[in-house]
Amino acid sequence: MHFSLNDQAVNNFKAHSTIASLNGRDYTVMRPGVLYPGVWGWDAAFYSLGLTWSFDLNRGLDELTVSSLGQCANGMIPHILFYDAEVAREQYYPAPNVWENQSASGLPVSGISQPPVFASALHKIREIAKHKGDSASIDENKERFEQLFQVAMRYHKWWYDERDIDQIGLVATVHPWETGRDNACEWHDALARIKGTRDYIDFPFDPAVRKDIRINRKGQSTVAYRPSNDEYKMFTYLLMKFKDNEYSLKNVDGEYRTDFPFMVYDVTVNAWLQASNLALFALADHYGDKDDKALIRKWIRRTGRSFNLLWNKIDKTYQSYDILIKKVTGVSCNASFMPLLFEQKESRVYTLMETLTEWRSKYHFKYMVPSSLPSHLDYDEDCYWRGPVWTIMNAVIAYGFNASAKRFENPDFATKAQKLANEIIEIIAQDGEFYEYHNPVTGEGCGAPDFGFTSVAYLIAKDIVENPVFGGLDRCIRR
Ligand code: 2M8
Repeated sequence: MHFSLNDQAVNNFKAHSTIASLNGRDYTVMRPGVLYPGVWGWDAAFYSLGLTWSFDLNRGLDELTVSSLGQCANGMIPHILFYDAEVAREQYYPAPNVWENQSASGLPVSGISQPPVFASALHKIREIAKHKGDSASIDENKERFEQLFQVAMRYHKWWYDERDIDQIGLVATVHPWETGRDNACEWHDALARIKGTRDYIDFPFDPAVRKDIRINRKGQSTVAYRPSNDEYKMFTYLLMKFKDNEYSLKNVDGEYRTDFPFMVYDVTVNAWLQASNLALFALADHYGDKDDKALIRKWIRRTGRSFNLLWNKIDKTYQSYDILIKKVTGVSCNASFMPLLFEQKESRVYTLMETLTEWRSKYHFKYMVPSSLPSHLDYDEDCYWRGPVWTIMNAVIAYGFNASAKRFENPDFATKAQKLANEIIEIIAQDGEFYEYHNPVTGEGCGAPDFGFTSVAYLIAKDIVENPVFGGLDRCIRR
């Protein structure tokens, strides 16, 4: 079973590879799935892992290079780089004609970002190449690594300059799309406040502009799987509001605006920022200098000190923080476990592990980790980020437990990582296809088939299963 799924994952990468002409050169890039004609920020970063595993380091570096072409003059790596504006206009909403934004080199891009996985991916593909015994490629690509390292430095500077609005090391997110978890239940209260305003009620939106509702391979309409028209009105409203301020959280005097209607410290964005800070620190040994290291160290300290603000001790998980009402959202989900990537307290890793166990027995999920809990009024086991399992998130959580196992020399965490990784393989094997997300109760695949994220999730799971942290769990030693 492993072998055939592995072949399918590789085939998915091939099937979704397309040639993009950018700045007078042809690049091979991955398209996330049928619905998405562009390069998405965190998708591309994850693909670079899958491509390095399945092909070689060059292919992984290419994917990050393409993503870096979307970098804007201010340093932001956009959530979408459109490599063909016309195709995007036919197949996707909102296309470049709505965003009207450009990268530093003039390519059409969106005006917001996504979880900063970029530097973590750059570090990881180097590790994968090393693991594959391909040190020669690492040496040959020194210049590319140096360039991409600087891209990542500029990107992190942008987060801290543009979005660290309280100067505490946590960065604000201004659009649900920026969190990567578009219609997550976590945004319910913040968006409900906006829905009551006259400005929003009067905002015109015609749902006919949407291109994402289709008939899928199973002959079903995807309407139940995708965000609703009301949500698309909200997505568009927030896009336009931000565009009105030239996609900046600062006013003309360079001061942070405090009146933007949606501002959260998203747990996914901030967890990846910190994980990527740590990756940058490691990469700086090879590709940076002492000034880079000093700056990264400052970021790590600042973000690390404030992360506790996102901990909800009653729910025993991390949650996003609603900046406008100065509270955590009170909503737990799969993103609640992202900080495992760098968690410094062993007791907290245990607590997170227990929380997962409690959820499984309380809600009778066949598969963990749901993107929302049934206790939330918006929970919907088939709908996008409102309940389904996203195997890519599970893969990150499994990585987080593996990293914690290593950090604390704790075999319990390694066992948990194995369990989650095996479940990723199982859930994909259930219908033998790489669906975008899965129903947590039945395990049924939903959304786009042959999905890129899911193919990477499979390879991460396989990596964890084949290379357990302690090189064989039975041999690991308790402290
Ligand atoms: C989904 O989001 C896009 C908007 O960015 C969409 O639905 O059109 C999300 O799952 C997001 O996390 C992902 O990066 C993107 C492309 O796979 O699709």
